[in-house]
Amino acid sequence: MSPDYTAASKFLSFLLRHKPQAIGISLDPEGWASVSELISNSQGQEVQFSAVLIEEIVASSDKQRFEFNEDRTKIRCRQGHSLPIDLALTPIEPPEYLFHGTATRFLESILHQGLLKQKRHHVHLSPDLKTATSVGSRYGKPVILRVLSGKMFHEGHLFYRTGNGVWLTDSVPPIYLSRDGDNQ
Ligand code: HQG
Repeated sequence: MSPDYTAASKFLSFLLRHKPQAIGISLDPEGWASVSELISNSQGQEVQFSAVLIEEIVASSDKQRFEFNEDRTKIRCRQGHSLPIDLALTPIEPPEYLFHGTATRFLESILHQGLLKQKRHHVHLSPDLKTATSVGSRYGKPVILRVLSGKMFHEGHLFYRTGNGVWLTDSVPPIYLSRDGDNQ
């Protein structure tokens, strides 16, 4: 039977973002796990990783969620952690607008409180409407918010871009948000 890549990828995300201790591995301060430890400690667990399976998961991840270090001895998630790790990203200037896809039922709260990072390290923003729509569809009927990222940056907010093109920032106050399609 061919391996279930989706289940394996979800288990890998869970370990590398939230709970490495579930199989007794640890992450270094920048979120890297040892590939050989991942393989040995996963034997007998719900997914048994091999070097080939890990390579396949990394290569087939639709959102390029994972990355290897240079010599491919370590792996980490590019973003989305709840653990206190530091991805050591360098702040950069964002484009004038970024987008955030969310569920319609969160809209009122977001327009009132702004975008908050909830359980993750950062608020996640998308560079285009298509990506934002797919992110927003995860929780129900999607709605897209336009973020005045250029203005935020010039007013002192820091932005980061991960290796797979996701933009991160600490929070987005309501004054920088509008529903996409409203007056801009
Ligand atoms: C919402 C996936 C009410 C926010 C995606 C979102 C992404 C509020 C939810 C990545 C709020 C948090 C992250 C407020 C924010 N009131 N709701 N004030 N502020 N929210 O999953 O951005 O597949 O933590 O809109 O592709 O949806 O995991 O964040 O709906 O890049 O690799 O609270 O996760 O990537 O949900 O998604 P999440 P997100 P992966």
